[in-house]
Amino acid sequence: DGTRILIKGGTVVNAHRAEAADVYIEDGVVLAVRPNIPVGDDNVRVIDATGKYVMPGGIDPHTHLAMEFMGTVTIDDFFSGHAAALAGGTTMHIDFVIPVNGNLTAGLESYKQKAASSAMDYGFHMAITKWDDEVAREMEVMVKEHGINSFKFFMAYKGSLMVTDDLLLEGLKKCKSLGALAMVHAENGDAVAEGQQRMIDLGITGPEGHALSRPPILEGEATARAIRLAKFINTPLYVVHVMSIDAMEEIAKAKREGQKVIGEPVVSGLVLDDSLLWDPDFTIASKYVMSPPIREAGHGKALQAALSSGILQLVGTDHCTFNSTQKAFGSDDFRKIPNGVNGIEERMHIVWDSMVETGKISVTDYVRVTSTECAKIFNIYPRKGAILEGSDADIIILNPERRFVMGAHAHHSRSNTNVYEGRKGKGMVEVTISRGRVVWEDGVLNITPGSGRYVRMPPFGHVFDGIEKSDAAYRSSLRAPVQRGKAAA
Ligand code: DUC
Ligand code: ZN
Ligand code: ZN
Ligand code: ZN
Repeated sequence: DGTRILIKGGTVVNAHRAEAADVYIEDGVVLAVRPNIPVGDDNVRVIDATGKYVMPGGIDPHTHLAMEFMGTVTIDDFFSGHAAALAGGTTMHIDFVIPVNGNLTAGLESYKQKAASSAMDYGFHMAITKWDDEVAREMEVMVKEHGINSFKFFMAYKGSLMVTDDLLLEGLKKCKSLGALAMVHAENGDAVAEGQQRMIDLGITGPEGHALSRPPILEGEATARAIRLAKFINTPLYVVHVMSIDAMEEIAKAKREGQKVIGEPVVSGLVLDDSLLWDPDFTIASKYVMSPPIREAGHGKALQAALSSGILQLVGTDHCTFNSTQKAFGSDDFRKIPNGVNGIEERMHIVWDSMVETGKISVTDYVRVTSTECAKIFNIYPRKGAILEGSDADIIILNPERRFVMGAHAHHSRSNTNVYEGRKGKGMVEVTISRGRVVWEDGVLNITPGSGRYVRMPPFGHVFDGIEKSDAAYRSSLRAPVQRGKAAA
């Protein structure tokens, strides 16, 4: 739209390097990144970033906006969710299309409608909830025509979204042939149903029953199973919302053995613990109900360490918000509390404050885990996830000295609650630029419904590097079959 911006005097951070440089933007694209770019003429808006970090906008790999779920609909749609994201320094997200009665095309149509109000760029993953030839054919159409390169399989939510092992195997094979990444929600759904009944039989009906009914071993089991099935098919696997040490250790082991497994922790799992589910106030306790559950103290620190060491690769949110009225659907039975927490607005600040400010990761690693890694995995780098010549101008300016207090009073989500209520920290996103437009500045949002763009994600990204070779190695490693011809006469 002709807007020209020059960001001067900041530290420009990419995942591979931090440097003192200016950034020149025109028509939504980064045109130059180097020190001392001259101002030129009066039509260039100059933003002073002295003492601040200039970084790629966050990319949240895991959200649920306007999702029909557990008898209701998440309260943040593609407008309020985007408002929240942009105010928190996230300029793109990837949402999960849920098929309509198992139909992928109908699911995509409905999500396109939902996304008509978008105010920032977005992409789609797609869930697979049933299996037949039609689904297999539609998966191909999604990849080849609609720019979807990832499919999610829910190993939990028995009776609705859950897939069985035979479906998961079919799905893994199909993903591999299409160059699409298979993703799993890893919890053993049959065992969760058993665990829930156990709690009800014990008379435990409150939110704490949610945590008790689906312990870490059920996440560890499903994670291990998915990893082994992906190994058997020899295709990459992405494990969403890794919430426990149990699951993380399975990923660590597979990675040590050279398997292509990507682990995604979410903000709630990194910094919260399950004591909150025991709060005597139902409104408070119920807002922490998500699946897999927020774990006992200790898991979060271990997940943070795994993120620092590279066992886990990128941070999502699973932003899936319900207000207190919706959460109250489960006031007499935790099984009816809609599962989900907020995070799309808080992610960038919490990861900065809890990991960079404390010295657990560097500023370049911060950019990697909040943005670049996601762009690389889903094959949209360096258009997204970088500040390089030619990249989309999705940029944030973060002031490391400014302090924040989080909570429903200040957030942009439509929910009346916030799981980070009262949380304080340091490091604030002061400016967000979305494709060359300043959309967040001085605490004010300036966004337009319908201005977001759908980002198509091509198949066969980096995660597929080496798969063909290892397939060939596997075939040649097989002991020669026996030739059982007719016995010689
Ligand atoms: N977990 C949640 O908490 N909400 C959405 C879906 C999921 O798997
Ligand atoms: Zn999930
Ligand atoms: Zn999710
Ligand atoms: Zn490659």
